[in-house]
Amino acid sequence: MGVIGLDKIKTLQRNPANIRNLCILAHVDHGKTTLADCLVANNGIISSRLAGKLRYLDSREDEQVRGITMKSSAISLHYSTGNQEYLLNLIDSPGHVDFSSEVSTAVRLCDGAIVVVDAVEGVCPQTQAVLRQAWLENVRPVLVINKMDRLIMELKLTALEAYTHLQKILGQVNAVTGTLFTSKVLEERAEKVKEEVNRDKDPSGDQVYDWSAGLEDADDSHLYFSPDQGNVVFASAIDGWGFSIQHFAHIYSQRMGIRTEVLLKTLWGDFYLDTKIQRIMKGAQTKGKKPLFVQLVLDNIWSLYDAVVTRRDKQKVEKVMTSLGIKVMTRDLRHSDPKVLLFAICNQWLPVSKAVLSMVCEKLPSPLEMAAEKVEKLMSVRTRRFDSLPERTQELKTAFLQCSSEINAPVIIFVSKMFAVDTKTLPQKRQRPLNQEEIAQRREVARQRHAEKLAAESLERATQSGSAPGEATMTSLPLKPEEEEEQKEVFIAFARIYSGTVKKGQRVLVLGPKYDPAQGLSLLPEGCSASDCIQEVPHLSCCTVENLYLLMGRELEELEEIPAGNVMGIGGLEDCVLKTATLSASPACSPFTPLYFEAAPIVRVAVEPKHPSEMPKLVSGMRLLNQADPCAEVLIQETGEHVLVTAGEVHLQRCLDDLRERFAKIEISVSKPIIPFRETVVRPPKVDMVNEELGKQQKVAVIHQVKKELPQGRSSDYQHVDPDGLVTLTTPNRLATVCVRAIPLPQEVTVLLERNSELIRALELMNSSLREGRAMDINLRILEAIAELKDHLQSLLQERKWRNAVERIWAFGPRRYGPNILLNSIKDYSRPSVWQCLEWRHSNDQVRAPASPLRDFDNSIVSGFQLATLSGPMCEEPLMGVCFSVERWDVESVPFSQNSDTLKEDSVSPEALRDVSSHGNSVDATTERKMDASSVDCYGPVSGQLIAAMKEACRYAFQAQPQRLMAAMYTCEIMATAEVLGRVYGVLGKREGRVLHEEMKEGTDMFIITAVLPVAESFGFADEIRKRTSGLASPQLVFSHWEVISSDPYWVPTTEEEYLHFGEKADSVNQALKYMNAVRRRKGLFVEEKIVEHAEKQRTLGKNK
Ligand SMILES: Nc1nc2c(ncn2[C@@H]2O[C@H](COP(=O)(O)OP(=O)(O)OP(=O)(O)O)[C@@H](O)[C@H]2O)c(=O)[nH]1
Ligand SMILES: [Mg+2]
Repeated sequence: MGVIGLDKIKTLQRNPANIRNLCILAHVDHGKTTLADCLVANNGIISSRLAGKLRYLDSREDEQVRGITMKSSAISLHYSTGNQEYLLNLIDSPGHVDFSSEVSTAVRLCDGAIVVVDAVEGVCPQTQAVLRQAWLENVRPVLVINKMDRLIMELKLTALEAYTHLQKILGQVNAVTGTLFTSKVLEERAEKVKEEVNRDKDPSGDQVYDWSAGLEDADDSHLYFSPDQGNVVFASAIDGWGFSIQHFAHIYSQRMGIRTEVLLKTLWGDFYLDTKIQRIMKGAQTKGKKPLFVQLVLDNIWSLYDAVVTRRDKQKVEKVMTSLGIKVMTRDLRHSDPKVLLFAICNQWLPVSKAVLSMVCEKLPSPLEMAAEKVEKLMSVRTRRFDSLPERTQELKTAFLQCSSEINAPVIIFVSKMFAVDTKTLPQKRQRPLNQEEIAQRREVARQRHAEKLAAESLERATQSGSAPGEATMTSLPLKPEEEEEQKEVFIAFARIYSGTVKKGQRVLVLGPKYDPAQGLSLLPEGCSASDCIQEVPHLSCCTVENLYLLMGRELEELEEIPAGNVMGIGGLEDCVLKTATLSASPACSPFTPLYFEAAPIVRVAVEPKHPSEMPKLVSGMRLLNQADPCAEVLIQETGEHVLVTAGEVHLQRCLDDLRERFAKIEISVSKPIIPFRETVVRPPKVDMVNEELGKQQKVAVIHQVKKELPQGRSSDYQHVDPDGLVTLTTPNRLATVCVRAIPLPQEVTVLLERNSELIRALELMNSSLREGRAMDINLRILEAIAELKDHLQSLLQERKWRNAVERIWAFGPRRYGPNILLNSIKDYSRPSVWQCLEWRHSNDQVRAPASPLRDFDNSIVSGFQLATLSGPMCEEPLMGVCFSVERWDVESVPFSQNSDTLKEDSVSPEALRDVSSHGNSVDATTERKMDASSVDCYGPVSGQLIAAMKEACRYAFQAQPQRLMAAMYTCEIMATAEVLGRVYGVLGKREGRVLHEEMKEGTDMFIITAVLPVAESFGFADEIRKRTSGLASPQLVFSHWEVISSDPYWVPTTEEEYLHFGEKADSVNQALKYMNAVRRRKGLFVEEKIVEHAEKQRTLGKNK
């Protein structure tokens, strides 16, 4: 527990003005955990000698072994300065991109953040990501430029060079902040303009667009990092020193007699000291003078390093120590490693913990200063605006802002993740020192036992002649079986309380993410509490807070109650909270917005137990793993496989280790990573692989192939493929015919659809509720976004063949929101468009299109399309970027019993279901069918057949076009020195990677390479790069986009030259074919390949044979 007791912390918890909830954020390996160590050591929890070496907050074994943080963990620290005492709830977060979800869980609970940047590497991809995350959650950051020692010892920069370098780094960090700020202002501005336009819809009024966009008046100076603002600390966590310019300003103002305020403004910047007139002047750079920062600050540090580490000049060291008034222990002075002495001196001279902690207390907001904007953001889920929430919900905003822990303040808690701990580490199970009374009690018991034992022995001696020892002996020695307590995991919620005081044993409501406070308030009686029956309200449940904990890194301390404004652990929620939850005592509270995750999980593997009998253990283990990790997903595929989806290779490894050692405790076997692909069609290529002009013949060949693949036994009059790719298919009972063509969507459209999938899903939801006539609360903002999407689509689909296409969109797929389009190109068939919700405001009746007989089967066509897009013909992977245009569709009249199941929307009489198109041959089909009415029965309902026919038609139409596979791509940024650059390129090339650009990092000899790489080739990539470059380059892979693989998997050489180039089957070089076959093999589909082509004995043919 360190030097401060639990009681002290309890009192501090009651004073929110002096609480700071903060997290440490940075790119991987920039020194977060090392810095946290220094802060922890300041509290006496670990020895200051071990600070930076222990990495106390990396409590897992694999974290220590690998040297990276994997889980965010919290610790409460005490800091006192002047007459103020502060409680700091500090959360250390991981920097590796695979664990960025842990960062999200940490940032959500905080008001402030320490952003750490490596002084050599500067701003890296994850630095940008965490700054963005902090921005999105309205968390105020302060900056620590760490590893300053590397500038001296590794880069061997002079103090002046280091100053220029630091300026550049500050510039980079501020550039990121600037971009975030500008985009926010522009967004707000756009919204305002829209509102104004909506308000005064005066057509005659001339609109003058104001191009200033509000950027000029927006004050953003407080957002930027600048040493003179006091929000930057320069540090070397490993050597234990750090300072802000305030520290030096105070020292020099006393020494030089210059006012502190003046020094504060001039210590950082283009100022110098004119020694003659003893004044600070501007323009150090132009006059070739040393800036103040170099002269007064950096030079001192540089000369200390020079004396202690480089020259080991004992006399000079002693001189410095006496001038600074520092005393070190003799053993440090004599230590063979000069770094030990350096640490001892620096830690006293410029203690990093003091610099960082005082900056934190001064610059970061307390829970009382929470911005109203942040509260509104937290409380309004995406589809709703804060002002559309019920009044009682809006009133809770004041509770957030007041952060009151009074009895009548409503309890509001957010759980950002669940984490598993071993039961043994719980404070209840821990052995604690006994107090006097207990010791006396135990002594008494022991004395009694001893007396009984003696009595029994004497009794035994007395009755030695063989009589039974008697019952008494038996009862007096109760052999208690040692309680074999199984090692078990319990879940603790990582949470923060925003209002009220939570007590042990209290009942609270658990609000699910879909809970609607308006609905809850209307269903529940006025003034009901969490202990009442709340069963009838959807997405609302109730639970008891069983335990409350103070999070102390590796340890937990039990508490009876926790007041508002604190970060804490809650026990006993594992049955009602999966990963995140909002807990409240009031049903008026709305659930918090979901966490914002930077990286989506993409690496999937199938797992199974080594021994099949252990399946139940695996299932329960996977369930626990799912709960314990904010980002891992666990699912069971249709094939029955148990699949684990993780964010990357390192994350996967950690999840598997957890599964093996903690949650399932069984041997498991893991499949190779399942790599996702997408299938698409492209425009027919003009030239083939060997740059030969392509004629018509290839297309014909493709169609030929389609025909060949048709299942046996189906006569070709059921289906027909035109040379230009139009597929006509008739259902087996000949009642319905569809004509479909597949067209590749322009790439920008696919990207747009992919990016807006959530919006399309909302669109579908609205449409379905409109169709069913359900009343729903439509958010105007979403409607606007949909209208914008529509306009955007329209602007992208300008070509002649896409004329009017946007209006004719029938559905999106797969799953109704995927990046494929079903287009209605049927001449006489009109149906409500997918954009019907946009017109909903104007007229309620318009949405109903004139009843048409085809409308009854509308759903079947959509379902067929959904099925076709869910798994394509190449390797049963989902389609992407394909438009299926239905050009003709006939349904003929059927007996009532056949289609009664399809009459869902309008009750149309069976007679109405007749052919609507005037197509000739359908008449023949009808007569034919009538002749053989009994044979119809064997085919089942028309709607079902239509689904199958539509699906097949789409598949054939797809195959009639040039098909391509799409691969998921990672982007990565690799930092490497010039010597290893060649090897990095080598590895990238071998793995089909492509370098996008390469630049030199200013002021260092490092190159930054940005490259893309297929996910399929990425396994072991990071390791290989690290090995080949002896650990100098270490890439981080982030999913970026889908890319079409240019080679055609079905390509076969036809000319003599091509045979020579590619061999007879061209399968040795065909990357797409390789991927496709790998997927087919995994799925147990037929793979066309021959292992032995010509089974002849190899021999040398002589001339005479
Ligand atoms: N030279 C130097 N090395 C440092 C300094 N601070 C940390 N390191 C080293 O940098 C490495 C990474 O430090 P960590 O504290 O684990 O970094 P981290 O940011 O917590 O890393 P993740 O949690 O994995 O993202 C360790 O080997 C530290 O010894 C410093 O000030 N100077
Ligand atoms: Mg760490």
